[in-house]
Amino acid sequence: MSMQLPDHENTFQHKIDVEIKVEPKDWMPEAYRKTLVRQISQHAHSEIVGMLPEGNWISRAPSLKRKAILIAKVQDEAGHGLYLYSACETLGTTREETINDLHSAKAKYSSIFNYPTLTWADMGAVGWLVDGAAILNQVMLCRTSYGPYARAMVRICKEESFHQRQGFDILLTLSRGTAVQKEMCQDAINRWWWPSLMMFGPKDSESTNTDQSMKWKIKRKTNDELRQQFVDMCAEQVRILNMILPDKDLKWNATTQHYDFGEIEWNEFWNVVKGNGPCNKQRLEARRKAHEEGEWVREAAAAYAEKRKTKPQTPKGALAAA
Ligand code: BYC
Repeated sequence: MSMQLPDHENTFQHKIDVEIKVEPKDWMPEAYRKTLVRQISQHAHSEIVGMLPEGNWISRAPSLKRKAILIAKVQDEAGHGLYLYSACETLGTTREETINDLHSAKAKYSSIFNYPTLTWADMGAVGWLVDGAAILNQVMLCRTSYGPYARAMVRICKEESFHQRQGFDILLTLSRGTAVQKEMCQDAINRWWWPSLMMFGPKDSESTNTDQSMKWKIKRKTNDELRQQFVDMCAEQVRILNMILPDKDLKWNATTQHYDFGEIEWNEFWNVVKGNGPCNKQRLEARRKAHEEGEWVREAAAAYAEKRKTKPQTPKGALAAA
């Protein structure tokens, strides 16, 4: 049975079908707006919470160069969070609401950031696998139908590819090192492989949002399509490291022209999503604490902005003329 859509919904869907971007002031179905707020805010929270497991290694990076690179990477994640919170605000939400939803555990963030980073090799595995998974997902989102989200993604993807390479470089160095370093490298890959596959979300058959999000072109590829692309990519790259992916069922399938892979522990995934992963409590506590301790910074910034409103500004070009 085909359902008749009201005229403005037809016009909206037509716009999506002919690849015209939806902009903040355009009419949009309430459910489209809500889906975007849910996804973009979850994405923003992931960037900010994602700073925690890596920030944990800044003071322990093995050299000044590695420390500088890691600081730059963690700073980039903060920037990504800001672009995304701003994109979310164009949909009529406030920053305060969005952040409160994270702190009250109402909003989700990526399951991956609830796992601990135990050794320096984890910085490599996070960069290679977690950022690698994030890029595949985000390259697709550069073509998402909502203009502000798509534009934020273009810039994020450029930075993200640097992140992935820095991770791979850490693992490559370890993989060419001593026996202990090689062992650290394999151990980190073993621990991060399966949680990285979970980042793409539940199987398509279990995914509640995919069908509608594909129709609206918010998503351009399904969870399973992206996951398969990721497995195919990593199964090749891991050879350069002389390491293995911890999956006995991983093998090339000449018929499908893809790698087959083993069954994901979906119970573990849902358990982490529901708040019971190894680090969920710790992550939320760290975010709440940072928010409380940053109160004075927000107050000072607001007072400064207020003061600038009343104070006469230096005329434009005054500096150039001087
Ligand atoms: N973790 O219907 P589905 C990064 C939820 S990378 C937690 O398939 P959808 C970074 C989902 O929200 C990570 N929850 O959902 C990298 C839904 O529940 P609700 C962030 C998950 O939205 C390195 C339910 O499960 N990237 O930021 O169509 C360093 C059913 O799922 C997860 C993004 O957020 C998960 N892994 O598809 C620093 C990308 N997966 O909300 C930072 C943008 C699913 O209905 N997001 N759920 O209660 C997306 O592309 C999509 O939201 C997803 C899920 C592919 C993740």
